[in-house]
Amino acid sequence: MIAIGERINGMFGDVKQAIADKDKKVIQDLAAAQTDAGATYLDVNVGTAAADQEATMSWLVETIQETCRTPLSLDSQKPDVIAAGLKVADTSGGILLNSSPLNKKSDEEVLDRYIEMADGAGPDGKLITLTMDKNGVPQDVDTRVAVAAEIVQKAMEKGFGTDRLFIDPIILPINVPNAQIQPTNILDAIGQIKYLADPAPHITMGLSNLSQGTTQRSLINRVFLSMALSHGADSAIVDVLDDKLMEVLATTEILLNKQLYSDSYLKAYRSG
Ligand code: THG
Repeated sequence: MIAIGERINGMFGDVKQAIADKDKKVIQDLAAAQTDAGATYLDVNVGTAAADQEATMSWLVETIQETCRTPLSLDSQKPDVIAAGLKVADTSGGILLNSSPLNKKSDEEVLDRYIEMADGAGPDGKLITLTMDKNGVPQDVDTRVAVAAEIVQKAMEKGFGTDRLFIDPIILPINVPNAQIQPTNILDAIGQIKYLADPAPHITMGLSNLSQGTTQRSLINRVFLSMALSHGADSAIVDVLDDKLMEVLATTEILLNKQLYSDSYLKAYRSG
């Protein structure tokens, strides 16, 4: 699985404070810890508190790259913030641009800009697009799949290989009234989205969204991670520092025959 480490996000109190104080060590330590824990990419999200989101994105990217070579996932729904990160990012080991919708009321062509930026970042420039459009986040399976089909079509029209595209069916918190149908909707959508193109688009999601505000965060996250992988997801934005979650990931990969079983598979996984 392509694990995208979620921790460098201004939504977290320690990161928000580090951004305010320009405290590089907090950010660099999180980059190192997530790399050691097996992150394929490090998500970089300035959060909502930063006054100047573009400057904050550049600072985070430069700060991480001073001490860490793990490829980054630049995460913002504002293309200008992505562009600011991309300007200073080392894309030689690959880069992921994260969180474009299909379109927005204020910007019908927003996905075009994300695709152009991802394509311009070199052959390993990849893109996560949300199944979200100007009407918002779909609540049912069919609309999620229909939006995903439009995303795939747009990528094909622009000559952007579908193997460079990640589609995110958007997980919402389980504790919201009437939202308990959503995890099964997501699983059904994953099962259909992977057949929209050949090569199949990758499928990812912000796993921790699911358990926000609940009392069993890790447990809920790790059970659903296993379910999503078994339905065809091959990536997620996760808390890679959660050892139990990473053990479930490694075990699910064995059970799905994606990794070879040995008695020491957990040890082997932990040592990378
Ligand atoms: N899809 C895509 N990208 C995403 C998301 C998504 N990026 C952001 C987010 N969603 C995924 N990352 C997180 C990061 C943190 C949390 C949830 C998702 C989280 N944070 C604690 C909270 O809100 O309770 C912060 C609390 C603290 O300060 O400790 O849960 O869906 N493509």
